[in-house]
Amino acid sequence: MKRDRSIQKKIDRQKVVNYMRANDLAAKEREAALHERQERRRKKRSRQLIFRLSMALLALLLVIVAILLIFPVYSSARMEAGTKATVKDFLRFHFPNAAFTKDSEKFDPDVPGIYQLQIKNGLFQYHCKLTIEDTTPPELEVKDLIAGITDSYEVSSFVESAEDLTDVTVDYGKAPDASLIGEKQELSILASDTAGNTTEKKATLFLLPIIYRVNLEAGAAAPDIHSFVTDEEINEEETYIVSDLSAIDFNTARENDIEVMYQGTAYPAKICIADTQAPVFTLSESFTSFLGESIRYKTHVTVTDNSGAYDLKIDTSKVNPDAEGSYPVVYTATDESGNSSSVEITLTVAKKTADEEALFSRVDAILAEIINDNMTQREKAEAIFRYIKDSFIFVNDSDKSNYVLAANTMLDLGQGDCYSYYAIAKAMLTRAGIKNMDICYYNRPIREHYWNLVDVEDGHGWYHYDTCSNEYVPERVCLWTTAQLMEVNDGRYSYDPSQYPPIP
Ligand SMILES: [Ca+2]
Ligand SMILES: [Ca+2]
Repeated sequence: MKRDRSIQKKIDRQKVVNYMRANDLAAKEREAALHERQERRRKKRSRQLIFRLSMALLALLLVIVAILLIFPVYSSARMEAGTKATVKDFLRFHFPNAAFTKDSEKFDPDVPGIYQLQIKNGLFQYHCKLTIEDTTPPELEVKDLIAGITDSYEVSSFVESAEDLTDVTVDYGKAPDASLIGEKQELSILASDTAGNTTEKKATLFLLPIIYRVNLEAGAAAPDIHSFVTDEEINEEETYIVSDLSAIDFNTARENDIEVMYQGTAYPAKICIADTQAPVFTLSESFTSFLGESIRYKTHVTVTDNSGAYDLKIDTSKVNPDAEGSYPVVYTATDESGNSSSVEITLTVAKKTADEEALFSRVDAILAEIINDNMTQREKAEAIFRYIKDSFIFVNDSDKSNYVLAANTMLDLGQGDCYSYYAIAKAMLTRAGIKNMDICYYNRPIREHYWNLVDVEDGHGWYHYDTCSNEYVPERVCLWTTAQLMEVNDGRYSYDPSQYPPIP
């Protein structure tokens, strides 16, 4: 019986344990289920939050896009004057087809003001108020001024530059005192734009008791002290030019700084040389040149200028040196100060001719003017000599292939060398019926010289006759004896006597 109760107790304890275990398991399962439910709810709430935030963001973006689409243009804009602006500067977005309409007020970016603008973009038109304002003061550069006793000056004399997008007015901040002569005074200069912005700069004025600037034309003589003072009488010990004026080039346009003593005090002064006179053509003659020869453009003009220096340009663009004809040639001389003058001459390009008949008819026409039948042979030879001396100029060049060609060329060009002079003399003497002969000293390349022998039938026989005109033949060798000729012979007349008949 006792054992049965013990067994029964064991069984009961086991039941209690089992029951407790079963109860514990159920509790854990319930807890797990609860946790799972809570997790599901938390995840759901997160998803809902993300969804709502996304929706809100999307809505915000839609609103922004809508605003930009409906209002793509700034309703008002401000711009500093001088800023370049196009329709793009008034758009929130880049719209390639946006443009100002005809209703827009025209605006100049340099002119301050308020402008009503209309901008069209697609089907829509927008309004924008543009304010152009000037808040930038003018840029002002001033200079110090020295003024002589006869100079006038005003506020603009002190201004090197005054720049602003709008009009600038310049005025004194502190005005000069005209009674302060001989000492420097400080002024202030004000520059104001139309918007009222101002800039102030200091400048110095030095009023002199003398004439500060003496103006001269290039080539003028040096001035003396009286050019710098207004006093009629001066004490030359106290008032004089200090600087050495011989160091100044009075031909060149330039401002030269000098120093002048006036009543014992030294002052600065200037000698201002200007060149206002254009170069002058003292010779400009039409001339002939022959096919195949180089054209001597420069020998037919001479130019002078008061400055002593000039540049000569020759326009030969209308000349065809390979075709006979007459062509204009323009010479333009320009001095260093830019004064210039021009002349036009005619260049004749001709074929060189050795036509003797043509030469004789040309020579006959000249002789008809200078000799007549009442003249003696000597008088005729002298008339021909004078004509040749007066009519041709010497250049160190000629074609010496034959005298006819040389004489024709001399008549065409008006110039030639000793061979040309000999040739024209030969043609004229011959056509005048005067007996003549060629003579030369020939020792190339050292020296050669050509002249004529003439017999005027006065019983003397041959005379020397040299019409050539240049610095080496300064004499008038007209019907000279050999003794006369040898007195001036420096070598050019050293002919070989054995080649010629006796020349008394
Ligand atoms: Ca301004
Ligand atoms: Ca000049």
